[in-house]
Amino acid sequence: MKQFKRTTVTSALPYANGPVHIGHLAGVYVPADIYVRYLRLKGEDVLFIGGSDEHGVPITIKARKEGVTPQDIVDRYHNIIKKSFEEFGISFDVYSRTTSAIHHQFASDFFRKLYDKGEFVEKTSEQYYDEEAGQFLADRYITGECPHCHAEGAYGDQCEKCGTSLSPLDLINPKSTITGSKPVLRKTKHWYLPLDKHEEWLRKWILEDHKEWKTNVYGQCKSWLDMGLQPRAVSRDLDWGIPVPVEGAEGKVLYVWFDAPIGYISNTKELLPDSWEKWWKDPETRLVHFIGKDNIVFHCIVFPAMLKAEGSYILPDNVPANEFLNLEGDKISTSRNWAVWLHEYLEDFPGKQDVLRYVLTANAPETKDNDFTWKDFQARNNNELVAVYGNFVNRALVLTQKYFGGKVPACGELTAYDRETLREFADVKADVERYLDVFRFRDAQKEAMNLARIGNKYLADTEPWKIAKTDMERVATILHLSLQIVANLAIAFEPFLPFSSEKLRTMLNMPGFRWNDLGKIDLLSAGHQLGTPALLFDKIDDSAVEAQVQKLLATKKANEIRSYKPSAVKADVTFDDFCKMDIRVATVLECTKVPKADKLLQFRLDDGMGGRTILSGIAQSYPHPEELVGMQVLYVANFPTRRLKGIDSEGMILSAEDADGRLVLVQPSRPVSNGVNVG
Ligand code: B3M
Ligand code: ZN
Repeated sequence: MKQFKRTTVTSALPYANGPVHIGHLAGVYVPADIYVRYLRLKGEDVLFIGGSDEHGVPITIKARKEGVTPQDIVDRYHNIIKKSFEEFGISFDVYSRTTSAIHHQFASDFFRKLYDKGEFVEKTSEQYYDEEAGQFLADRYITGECPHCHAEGAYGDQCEKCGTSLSPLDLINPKSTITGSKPVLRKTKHWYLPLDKHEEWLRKWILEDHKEWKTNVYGQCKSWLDMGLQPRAVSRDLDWGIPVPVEGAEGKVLYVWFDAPIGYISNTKELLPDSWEKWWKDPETRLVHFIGKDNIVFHCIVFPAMLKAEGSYILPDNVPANEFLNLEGDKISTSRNWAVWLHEYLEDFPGKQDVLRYVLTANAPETKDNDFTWKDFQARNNNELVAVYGNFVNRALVLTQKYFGGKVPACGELTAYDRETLREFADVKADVERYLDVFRFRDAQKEAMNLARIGNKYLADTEPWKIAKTDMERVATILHLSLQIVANLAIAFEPFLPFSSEKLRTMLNMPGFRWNDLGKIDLLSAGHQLGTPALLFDKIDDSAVEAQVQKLLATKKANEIRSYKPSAVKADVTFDDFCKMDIRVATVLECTKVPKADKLLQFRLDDGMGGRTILSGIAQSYPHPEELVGMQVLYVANFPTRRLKGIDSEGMILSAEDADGRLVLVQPSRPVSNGVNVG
């Protein structure tokens, strides 16, 4: 394997049009952070680049909906996102944004260089234009009937009903979402990156030289390449973004996927104005992109083609993309609010960043989509972090406190069992590294936890608390060895659980960690004074996870109501038809459940005409019918009498059916005389 001098690690720039959720963390930021922390602990030269992606159409749509500017939107979410990352210990060296002046200049220059080198092709095509708004329409700004399933409201790029990818020209009866008017086709010029011209070297570079890439990444690249690459437009007709720096390109901006990856470079330049180039241009630098699976083509094909076209940059050495994380069996969705938002998690579980980091890594969607459930979250916390790791550490520290005043006791003679335990843990460094080096973070974390299991078992088997009265020398040896394992754990877990490792470092009173110390059994010398022991983790009880499950159920319910589509309007009636209905007002005198009928309520009404009885099938919506007494209702008086359950029902009471199926009685907005007509 090629030796590198330094590593540039990037993680996808999240769109600043919403906060970040557990899917972002699990798919991109926790793995990237684990990797970077690991390299730093090894003493390697590494730079971790992040930032917000602040251009693109969805941001303009959100701004328009809220009646604010796109800048307002990105300012709001950039800050929320940045704070969430800080709170979860994602240890960026720089977290900037693509609306920064440095980035605008940098991306603009980058485009211009490719333009001057003749790396683009210009093409004029017909695109939809809104004459009322006086602008071209991005795909998302056009809706119409889907040509496949004929659903209304399909977008210019996709029908959300049947999932088909569309082009705006496919839509039947297209409409502009800005003015509602019918768009017209107009000619417009754009610049394209001719990926077809790059196909040959891309094929060799990926399919032959990077067989070691994760199979999901390699497979997706192969299928793109096998389909044959097409030129890609790198400009758009839009008023939000970086202006195309070419004469005659007024009103056009760089396509968001052109400028966003350049953000990795401009953010590096922002951090290191004088030395950024070695992180991007020196062949002895290793470039690694952490992303989600929907970004693979941009990072493995488009961005490398841009870098190659520019000519002075290195290409990524690896792109360890993850699949998606689902939540309780459903796809995470911002628009349906089906997510665990990081800022909300921290309100509900303050100080428990590491628990989430642990669970997300244990369940990371490394090779296939995976599911996050609150039950599993609780189980992993209680059965692994608390019962194994926390329990072992706590016992070792508390016993040392109790028997040796918190000073590391001296090691006496080792038994065969001690030696066996030491042999078992001697390989921990190699075991964890083997997986970290190939981006298998779940397995790496499992190996770290295995070390805690070894320690926990060692204490449980040797039971020092039982021999404290008789053999203090043996107790000293057991605790001496246990404390070495504890110190090893603090190091091994640092990339995964940085907050807990820091806590543990203070409790152990260690100056700092070095990865190369892992596996050593002389990390704490006899006589070393430890700090005060405290619990590393605590139990999460049923009520806490139940509350989260209830929150999600409430979201589900709200979504069902929101997605409720009122039934189609019925065929026309004449005024005469309407007048045939004798609708009147009455007051409820009595209301009771009809025995042996789940759904029926029996109403006795004061109808102003001597009273009448009506049965109505709304019992399930009104579990306390007596509460309806005194209320005024509307009923159809000339509905023929029907006999139900042996009772004559003389009319029909009006109710509305809500989206969730609940029936709601309709009543006059002010009291009126019983018997009056409605119409
Ligand atoms: N903002 C897409 C995304 O969040 C995009 C990543 C850009 S990385 C240069 O899926
Ligand atoms: Zn459709």
